[in-house]
Amino acid sequence: MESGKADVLMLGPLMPLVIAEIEKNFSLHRLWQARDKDALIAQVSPGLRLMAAGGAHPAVDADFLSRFPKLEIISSFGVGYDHIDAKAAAKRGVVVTNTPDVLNEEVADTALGLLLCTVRELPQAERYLRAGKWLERDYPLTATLRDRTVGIVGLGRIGKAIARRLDAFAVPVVYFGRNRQEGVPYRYYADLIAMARDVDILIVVTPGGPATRHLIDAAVLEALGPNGILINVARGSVVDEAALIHALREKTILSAGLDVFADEPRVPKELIGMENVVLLPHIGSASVYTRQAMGRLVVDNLLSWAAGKGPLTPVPETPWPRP
Ligand code: 8YV
Repeated sequence: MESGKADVLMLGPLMPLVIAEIEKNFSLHRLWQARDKDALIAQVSPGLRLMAAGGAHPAVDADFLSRFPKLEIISSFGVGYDHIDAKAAAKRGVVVTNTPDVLNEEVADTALGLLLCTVRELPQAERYLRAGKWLERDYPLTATLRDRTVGIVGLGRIGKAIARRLDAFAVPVVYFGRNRQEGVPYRYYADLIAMARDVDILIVVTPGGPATRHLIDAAVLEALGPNGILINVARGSVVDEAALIHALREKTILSAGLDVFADEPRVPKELIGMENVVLLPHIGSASVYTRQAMGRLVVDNLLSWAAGKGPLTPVPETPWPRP
């Protein structure tokens, strides 16, 4: 601890705003920059209460957590926290916070943009113009959003923001999730294959982690059918990427729009080589405005905790308020 400020161990590189604000209020230790990470952990762990996570760093699992006996809170950047074993943290009484809500509208905007790009081939048409091909002939006619139904996989806060946009587009929405939700005007499917059979677009916006790993597999893609379009703004782990590549290659589905991948930032060359897919570098929430709001929340959770006021946005697994 330096000059009476509490220590914060930051695991991966967070945005400059977060680093600056944490440095202002705490004594910051940057694990990802340490030449000897074990030595830094050994140095700070005996009294460490506060941690900041998110960005690129190894998974925070039970083993890692056991090295920090006094840890109280992990403030994580992003609404998704599949890089942290929140149940293992809960068992140790460690609170985990994420950055929900402040990114809902941004990710929904991106999802709709990606959907339109994929259905109407907007990036391909743009490339066509730039290549001078319009001078030779018009761009071929494309698929349409008209006459389609969208199945949302995971109707959480972001899923609902996507559904609201689709309402304005006059595109019918149905959803799949663990539970039927009260007061939701969309048809519920308890069976994902049944929903995939009934719709021609799936928008995946469910949390990542072991519970949803490869939820979208060969059988779901087959049920989606040859007119089918898969949009994924959730986590790459939710889709069986090999099955998706196979389905696209064999034209079992029509196309895909992907913002997330199994092994980011590495994207399979098979996907990069395909013309009928739209690929984005995980930019769902990546505007200056929204990333600042997310960053602010990472800092505010730590400040609130350090001031004895508890966490602002604890994840559901977290024991808060304390039982
Ligand atoms: C971030 C995200 O890109 O919020 C999330 O879950 O996927 C994104 O906003 C990611 O968390 C960066 O680490």
